[in-house]
Amino acid sequence: MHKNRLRLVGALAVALMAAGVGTGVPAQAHDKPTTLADLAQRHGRYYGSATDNPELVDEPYKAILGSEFDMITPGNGQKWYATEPQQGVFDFSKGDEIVNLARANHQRVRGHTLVWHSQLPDWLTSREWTATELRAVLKKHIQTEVRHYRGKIYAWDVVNEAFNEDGTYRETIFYKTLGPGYIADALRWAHQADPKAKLYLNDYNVEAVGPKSDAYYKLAKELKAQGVPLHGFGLQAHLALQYGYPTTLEDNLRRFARLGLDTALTEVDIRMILPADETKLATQAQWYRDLTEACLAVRRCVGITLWDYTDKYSWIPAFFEGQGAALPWDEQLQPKPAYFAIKEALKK
Ligand code: 9MR
Repeated sequence: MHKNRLRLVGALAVALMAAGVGTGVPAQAHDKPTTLADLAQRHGRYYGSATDNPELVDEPYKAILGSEFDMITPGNGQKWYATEPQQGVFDFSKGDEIVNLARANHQRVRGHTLVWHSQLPDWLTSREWTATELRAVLKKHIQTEVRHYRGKIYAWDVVNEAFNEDGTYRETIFYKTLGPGYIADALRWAHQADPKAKLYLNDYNVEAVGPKSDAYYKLAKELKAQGVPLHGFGLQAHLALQYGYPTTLEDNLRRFARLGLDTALTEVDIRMILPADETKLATQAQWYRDLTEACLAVRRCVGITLWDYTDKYSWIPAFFEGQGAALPWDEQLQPKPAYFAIKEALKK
């Protein structure tokens, strides 16, 4: 492992010299370094990153975001609290900033997210709604947002995190008031508003075959049988070294493909208990390699998105005390072993 990495670093140095980096010789156009997006495209896949509005003042960060990836997800800017802060008053400025940046960089966008129990505005959560009222509120929210972005969004995470770990429905405000049919309704409403956008259900802890991914499998099968516009299943893939690699990932992706659905790894990060060391970073690199290979092995796995690309802006340390170092670039925006492992997997 160590020897291989040394060889890699050596190869990288040679490549950088050939590109004129650090030698004062201007790089030729054809020597432009190959990016994750370039390599993914050779397989008909994308490699993406989430980003968030506050980070967009960081120019070195923005340079890598704009060059290395071909798919962007707004980390927060399109969520309900941001887009409809008062009932019927819509504000798309945060989402627009990211969508416009992505378009300027010739990147596509995964929209995130229309229906979720978290990050909802107070006006929605602080009172009781009848089913009729909430249906109207939900329909208006979905259709106003999807219409606003019509033609600019490759895929929407329409419903996010609808199930509990044991495969029962999460008792969200939507489920409790409207029953499980809110999911099919949300998909139909989104489809009316932008018939070309791919519509996804998205969740975490669904990478392996198990009760939670089984619940999605069953639901997806039913929705497809009913002709509901569902096009994809998003597996967030917030992994943690201490819990082990989800070895059934590839089989799981394949069973959803057989239902006629696209799949995508939508929010990938691989956290560890800090401090990071060489061994943990090597294991992390191996996991990034493995999940990239799993996606490439399944025809309908359309792409991979990192939940931001650098440890500088990862959500992990704030949510999991003592954990972090989850992304392929470190806090100084330097690529880690994981970055080179992903590249190797994509070069095969
Ligand atoms: O990255 C998001 C972070 O900035 C927010 O504080 C957090 C609030 O829950 O949401 C994060 O993104 C989540 C995503 O929208 C859905 N899947 C889990 C992600 C991590 O919490």
